[in-house]
Amino acid sequence: MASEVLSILTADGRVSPSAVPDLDDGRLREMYRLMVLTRAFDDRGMNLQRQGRIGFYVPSRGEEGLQIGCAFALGKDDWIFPSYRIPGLAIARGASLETMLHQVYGTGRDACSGRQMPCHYSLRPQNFVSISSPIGTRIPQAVGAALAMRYRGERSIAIAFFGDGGTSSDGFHLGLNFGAVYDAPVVFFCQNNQWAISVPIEKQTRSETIAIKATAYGIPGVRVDGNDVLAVYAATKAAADRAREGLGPTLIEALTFRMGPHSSSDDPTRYRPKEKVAEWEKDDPLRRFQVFLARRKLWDEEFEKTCVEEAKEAISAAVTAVEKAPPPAPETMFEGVFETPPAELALQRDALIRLSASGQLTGRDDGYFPL
Ligand SMILES: Cc1ncc(C[n+]2csc(CCOP(=O)(O)OP(=O)(O)O)c2C)c(N)n1
Ligand SMILES: [Mg+2]
Repeated sequence: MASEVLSILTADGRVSPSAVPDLDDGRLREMYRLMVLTRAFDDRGMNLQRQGRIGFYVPSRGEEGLQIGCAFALGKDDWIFPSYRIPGLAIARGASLETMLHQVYGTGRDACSGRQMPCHYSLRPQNFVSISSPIGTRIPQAVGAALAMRYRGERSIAIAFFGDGGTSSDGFHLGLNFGAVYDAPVVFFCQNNQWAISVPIEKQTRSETIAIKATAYGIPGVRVDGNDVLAVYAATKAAADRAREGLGPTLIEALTFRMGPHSSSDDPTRYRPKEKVAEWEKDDPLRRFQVFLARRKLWDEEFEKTCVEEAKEAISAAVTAVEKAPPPAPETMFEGVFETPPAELALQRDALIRLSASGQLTGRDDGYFPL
């Protein structure tokens, strides 16, 4: 039903055992460890930006549960069409912290040679497609990839991540319609974090819920508690299984809250009441999972300390390594578009190489980012 909210973890950690997904103790602890790592990575990302060491960062604070729940529900060969707010999903799929930070810093070791916006990761080994900034565009991209996989007889599915704001895009409507009509093996995952920069959900749509929009396209729409890692796991697994069986797409609306700013470039206290934030802060996805794990004797202070310290150490080591990496060579800006560049571009490239070699090329490097 499009109005019920699937939820497994209660605030006090008392859960009916039959509702708990089939995940062994080791996997449950690993989920928690990755949620802690995601939060630590985001905290460090924001600090690096405030220190002027990177130009821009997009935090996902408050949305760790949905990222790790999804990561455990998906297969290694499935394809992710990501939002910029799921670094934890990339890390949980095996992306190294260094690879992630090379992207954020835009070093010469970044897969896109520093030409993408920071936090717009491109991770080929993780089937994590380069993030499209124009919101909503990744929805039809995922449908196309899903249809291509079915055409090739593969068992993989595609999943598109987008926000509540993304549901107002043309990509949302054409993606859901096209995916539904062709029973594409795709999952549409909406991170309903209540805000699209400064626009609250009440101003985004007149629909009662986001999930209900699925009805118009003839596909199931489910609402899930996005701060409940186990409920997200269960909902995503069910939708992915359904897509894999050839039964078509599902729209998942995960209810969560953007606890931080939209990005390092805005100040949410200018447009968002403090009380709303305080209300959601009580529902921290980490704390909720922690209470559940503690009841099962899978969490204690010692485990917490290990998770936090290991995360901090790993991130610091990655920052140190990445800060030693040189920026991309200037002439890489000419790569990746033309196999053989037109004569005019080749001339400009050669002139740039000469200028660079002569040491006359000076670049602005004050961490300024125009957003
Ligand atoms: C087509 C398009 N319009 C506007 C923007 C500028 N923009 C970037 S993020 C954003 C808000 C997106 O909100 P939402 O979809 O709810 O995702 P969230 O940032 O909350 O995770 C906007 C308007 C954009 N990137 N693309
Ligand atoms: Mg949003």
